[in-house]
Amino acid sequence: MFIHWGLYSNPAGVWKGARIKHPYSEWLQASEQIPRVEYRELAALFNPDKFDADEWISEAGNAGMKYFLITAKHHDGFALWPTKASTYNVAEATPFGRDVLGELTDACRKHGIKHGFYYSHWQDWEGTGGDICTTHMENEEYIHPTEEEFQGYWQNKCLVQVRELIENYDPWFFWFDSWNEDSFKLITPERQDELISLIRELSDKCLVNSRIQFMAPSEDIDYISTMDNTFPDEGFQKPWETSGTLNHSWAYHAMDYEWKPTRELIKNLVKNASLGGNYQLNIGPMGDGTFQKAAIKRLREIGTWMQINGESVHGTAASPLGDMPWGRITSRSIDGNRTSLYLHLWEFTPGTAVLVEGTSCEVTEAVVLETGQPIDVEHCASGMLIRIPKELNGDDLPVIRLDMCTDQRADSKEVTVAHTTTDDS
Ligand code: FHN
Repeated sequence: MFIHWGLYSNPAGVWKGARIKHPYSEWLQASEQIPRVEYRELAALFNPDKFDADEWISEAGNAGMKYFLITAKHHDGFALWPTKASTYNVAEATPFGRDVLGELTDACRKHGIKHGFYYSHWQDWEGTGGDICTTHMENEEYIHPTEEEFQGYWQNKCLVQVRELIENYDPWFFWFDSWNEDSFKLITPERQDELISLIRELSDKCLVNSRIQFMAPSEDIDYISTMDNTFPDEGFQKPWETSGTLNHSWAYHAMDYEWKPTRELIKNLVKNASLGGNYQLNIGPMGDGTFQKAAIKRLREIGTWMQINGESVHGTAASPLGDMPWGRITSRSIDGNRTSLYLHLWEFTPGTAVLVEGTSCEVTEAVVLETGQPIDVEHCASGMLIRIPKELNGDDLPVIRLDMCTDQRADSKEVTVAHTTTDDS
């Protein structure tokens, strides 16, 4: 689960009665070129009396999610924890006055979910020397900082806060955010090294994502974050994920009705799993601290599917056989000699057969995960024909598990595609 939450969650994409120009509500300050002093007044409105860390993390766990990421600091520069680097933080500048990150970290530990922090290291609009995107510089308050100003921000805010986040909350990972040429100038190889070295010095477990410098990430990053909502056709050598939205905006936007159907969200998850990757799904909680009904509905529908089919995703590896015209495959090694293939059936006609092309292994068991219904498998010249029972319902996105001997030919292909099974997250 990915969370975008901050001062912008109260205005929720509407400013002075009109929809803001930028489609993402968290871009409010830059979109409307709001003077800094005026934007800071939003801190006085941040009082999410219904915020319950346990509820958020329970929703994540029930949806089958294994790791949790929140905007510790987004581009506006406001911190969701009591940082010593600036008074612009939830404990000192808002009536709420609680340590949001501390409460969420505790809840994650309680529920066995790994927590990490989104930290906007390149853009910071507080006015202490962080950068702003070229596309949002009409107001004279918002100009690129000089190198010296940026270095001041880097030393006195960015590095100090990253250190604090590790020392206070011991996160499993950092999710830094950059995506274009502006960041290329300021997040130099030296600054990347400095930030990564600091993290390595303070933690022996904390992972770093590739968007520390999207255009030229250091060799030393641990995992790849693709561009937003982008689902690749091939895997990567390093562990990887796609972060994606439930509707359009990342943070809560009261006028964003573009909700993706649950079926599409589950297919995105499976698509990535079939290539060895993860899916990090974003929620934008409202200003009062609760999730929108439309978000809860989708999380719970995903959870229902995961309760039945979670074993076909968690801890699996990429398909050794590639995409199939009828759906996707994920795999799990049972032991050196046996493999489970999970057939995710997206397009099929009940009562007919689908072809699993490219393997001829002996199948010891074939069942529908939801019902345990046995499946007939026939070998043919190009692979295996899987007889689809007439009772199977396509709307359920059903999964069939085939237990079989490990196909050496398929296995050798497997090592050429990204193959990421370190643990069950
Ligand atoms: O500008 C941000 C955006 O607000 C959001 O945080 C996303 C999440 O990946 N990252 C940037 C755009 O790519």
